[in-house]
Amino acid sequence: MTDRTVISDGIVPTLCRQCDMRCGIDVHIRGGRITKISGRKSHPENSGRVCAKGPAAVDLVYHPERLRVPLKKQSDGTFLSIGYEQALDEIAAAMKGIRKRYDARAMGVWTGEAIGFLQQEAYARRFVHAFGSPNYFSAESVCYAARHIAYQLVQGYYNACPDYANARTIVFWGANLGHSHPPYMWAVEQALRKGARLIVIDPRRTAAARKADLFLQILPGTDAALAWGVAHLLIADSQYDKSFVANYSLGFEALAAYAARFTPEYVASQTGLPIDGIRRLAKLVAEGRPRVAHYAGISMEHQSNGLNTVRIIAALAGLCGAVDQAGGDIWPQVAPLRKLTLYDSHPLSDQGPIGQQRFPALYHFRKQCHSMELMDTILDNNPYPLRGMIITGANPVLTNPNAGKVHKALAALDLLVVRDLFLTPTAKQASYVLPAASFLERSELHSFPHRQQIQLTTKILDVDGVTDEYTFWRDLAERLDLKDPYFPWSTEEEVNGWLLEPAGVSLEKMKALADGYVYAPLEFNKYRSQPFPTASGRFEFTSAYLKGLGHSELPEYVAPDVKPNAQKAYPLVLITGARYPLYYHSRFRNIKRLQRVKRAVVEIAAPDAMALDITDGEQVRVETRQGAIVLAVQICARSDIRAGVIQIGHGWDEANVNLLTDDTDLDPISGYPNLKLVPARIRKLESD
Ligand SMILES: Nc1nc2c(c(=O)[nH]1)N[C@H]1C(S)=C(S)[C@@H](COP(=O)(O)OP(=O)(O)OC[C@H]3O[C@@H](n4cnc5c(=O)[nH]c(N)nc54)[C@H](O)[C@@H]3O)O[C@H]1N2
Ligand SMILES: Nc1nc2c(c(=O)[nH]1)N[C@H]1C(S)=C(S)[C@@H](COP(=O)(O)OP(=O)(O)OC[C@H]3O[C@@H](n4cnc5c(=O)[nH]c(N)nc54)[C@H](O)[C@@H]3O)O[C@H]1N2
Ligand code: SF4
Ligand SMILES: [Mo]
Repeated sequence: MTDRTVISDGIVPTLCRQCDMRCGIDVHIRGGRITKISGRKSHPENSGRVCAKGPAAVDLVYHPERLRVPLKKQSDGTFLSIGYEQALDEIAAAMKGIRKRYDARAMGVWTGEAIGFLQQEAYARRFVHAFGSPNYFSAESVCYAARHIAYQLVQGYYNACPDYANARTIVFWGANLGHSHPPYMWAVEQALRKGARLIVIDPRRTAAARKADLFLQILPGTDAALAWGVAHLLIADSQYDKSFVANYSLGFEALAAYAARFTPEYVASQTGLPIDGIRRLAKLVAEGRPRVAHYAGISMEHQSNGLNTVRIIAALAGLCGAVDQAGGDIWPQVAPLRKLTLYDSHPLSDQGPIGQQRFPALYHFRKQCHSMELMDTILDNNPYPLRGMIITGANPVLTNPNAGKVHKALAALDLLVVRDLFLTPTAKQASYVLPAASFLERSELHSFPHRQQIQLTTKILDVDGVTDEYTFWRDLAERLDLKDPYFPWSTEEEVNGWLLEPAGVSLEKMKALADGYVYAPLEFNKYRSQPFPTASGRFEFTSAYLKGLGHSELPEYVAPDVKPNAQKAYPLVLITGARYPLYYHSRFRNIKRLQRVKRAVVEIAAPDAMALDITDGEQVRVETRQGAIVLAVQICARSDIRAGVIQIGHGWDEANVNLLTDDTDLDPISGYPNLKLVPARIRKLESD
């Protein structure tokens, strides 16, 4: 192995990009090898702390199973090692063939959570548009965009990180931030030490719930009823910001009229929560005003009424006057960086981006095609053939719903290229697998909107046989005669210089700023002197945009039809994908020091287990209308999970919960799958 570090001995500061928190880290190098990774004390995101995944990056980059040579699938299904140049020549030739036989839109590109959102995603978007196809997909068909669109509709922007450290009341709606966003939880803990109150709304008693002043063990899928109930009490008790509502909002009368039906009694009947718990939540929210921080977690998006659930949560911040406010929601200025995407010059929106017709909001606000439409498009050649895909940094065979269909669709493609560090279940389906660079093997710009800061990461390592994202897209573009017009930069470093031009800070200066550069100081209460960036310029409780698409203008509550015992054949409610602290979706199960959880389990309440006559650790079959998997039972004591609800984590190859999930039960606005509300049953194995 002749991998080379940028210096042979010393410490290099950079960011950890093993999750979107991007903690500041110091990479320790000795004798040309990375020996240790530690938290960087001076970095504002983490002040020296890291989660266990941070230091484990050493094991990731030097992992013995890492891909180091391109692989080509043979006719017998086995892989043959080939050279990089040959792989790219053949991929380019296959793409030209697809374009000639069908047209450019028969090619698509898909990026996953692993490569990040700013620069690496933009290369992929730029490439596919330069090729002439509008078909760019990402994890945003199941994550983040529904929240983004909901907030965008209400207030014109979305910022995932409220000002936790200065909040007085913090509400987690279906989120477990200590596992999923450690630095955010550290900021929450700072606020708790100053006397803030934490409310956790979750069907499971999570690590966050154990720290909470109030834990509301809600029935899955009913959060909108609870949020409406809070709105009702704030309005009925005159505990809302009347000046904000009168001067800066739109649709309050309609909101107040609709909220009236959400009495604590009605909300209790929907959510399964005690009336005094509902009242206490509203009281804590009212007392915290305006320093109230709401966090709508992924579970809000993974419900059939998810986008509207987030809208009513966003509306609560307006009622509390917690918008653009210290201790509340932050309205950041956008980072002054150049754009790599080609939507201005090559919108291609008339080329039938997949999913645009059925779910226009995702394309309108996020310029994303919808992966919930992709598999059927491939399998049915409808509305047009999609015959080739390049996937980078994603593992949809384990992470997209209805894995059986994903497997079939990917197998039906004429060309599937997968770039990854490992031979994942998705990579195994590819015609070509290309070894990808990890975050320590590239230099890229990151933006931290909640601090209005940008930072450049340092390339620490060159790994033999591996190419970074930019080099890959540029080399492929060259073979398609697209390099000069679209990928003219010879290195990623040159791209970084170009991106930075409007920022008023040179590449050299950025390199020297190990903890980033604040492009503008944070300001609050800007809405008093400038319009909200919504269609009306006001904070919108009602949406004319959604009304125009045939939806209700209010974020109405729709009672879920999936409830414990509501469906005879499938009496349990399966929620999926609760985050493991040391795994990240399908990643890190191959890193020994992170292997604290050895197998997938189905979490179940003790009384439900007893009724089914199943014992802790027993292997059972969990069945849904989509399929079945066999895995071990984990009985939860002390009401750690709500009765009638079961939970299975995602990302396991041997017990892939996405074999159980559905890609047709979708939120009508966002098109997001219902990953937290799947009707299910459990069978004992011996009953076969
Ligand atoms: N270690 C680690 N960190 C991660 C990830 C990872 O895989 N591992 N993934 C990252 C990604 S991409 C994302 S999107 C985030 C997600 O981060 P979070 O949004 O914090 O998601 P979870 O940690 O899964 O917590 C979701 C909680 O919602 C609960 N829940 C399920 N259904 C409902 C419901 O209907 N209502 C309510 N109120 N609660 C419900 C679940 O029991 C669970 O405890 O995490 C990110 N961070
Ligand atoms: N049932 C169920 N399914 C879910 C969820 C759920 O809650 N329930 N959550 C969903 C959510 S919120 C999300 S965001 C998705 C995430 O879905 P994916 O984006 O598919 O997530 P990962 O499993 O993290 O896949 C990342 C892949 O990239 C590879 N990789 C790591 N680093 C790099 C790199 O630097 N470059 C490249 N090219 N590759 C790299 C990893 O080895 C891994 O194979 O999963 C979704 N799936
Ligand atoms: S929370 Fe952990 S994985 Fe995420 S950036 Fe920080 S150290 Fe890395
Ligand atoms: Mo996600």
